[in-house]
Amino acid sequence: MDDRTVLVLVVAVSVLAAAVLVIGAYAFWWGPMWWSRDTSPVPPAGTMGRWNMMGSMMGGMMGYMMGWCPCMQWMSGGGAVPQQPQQPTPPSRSPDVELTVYAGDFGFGLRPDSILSPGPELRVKVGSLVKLTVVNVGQAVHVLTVVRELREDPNAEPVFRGAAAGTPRNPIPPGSSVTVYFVADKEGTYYYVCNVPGHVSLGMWGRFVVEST
Ligand SMILES: [Cu+2]
Repeated sequence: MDDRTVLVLVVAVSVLAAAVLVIGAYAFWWGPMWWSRDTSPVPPAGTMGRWNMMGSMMGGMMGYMMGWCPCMQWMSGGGAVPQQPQQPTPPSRSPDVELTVYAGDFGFGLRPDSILSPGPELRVKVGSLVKLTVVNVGQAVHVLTVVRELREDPNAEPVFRGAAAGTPRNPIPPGSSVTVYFVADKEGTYYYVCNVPGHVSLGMWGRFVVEST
């Protein structure tokens, strides 16, 4: 056999192998549908269906590539990490008051096994640096914001800078806690509320009193 014959044989075998692969794949994936004249892409109820199988395989591969390949992460938005409730860095001086409030379904308490609606009154001295930890012991998501007026408002800004543990868009998941620091710099009677829609009316609020020194 000369070189030319070998080349022709190799090409012929390659073409044959490719054809067998393509026809085989075609017959395997679409053959039964074709033979039964069922060209519907929707598989019969309760069966996996080849289209679904193809879809989940492609989806799985795509998902794997998205998670693995940096270029795909860049394409899909810079590989953003899932948002966690914000945990601000502690201030340099030590807090004057440390409060731990438990949020449950649907109220607040100073102990995990004592969730009240409305929640207990919290009192701090004016000017104190408050370290507030909110622990979600419920099944639902919750937040805690110190606000001026008792009303449900998912966009309510805290009355003291930083006095918001979670937001309705980024709440504290069940079993998690968030710690925030803020200075209670204005005397008066305020409220702490859970501004997840519907939760204030279910009793997720309490008085937050800032007393004179
Ligand atoms: Cu809530």
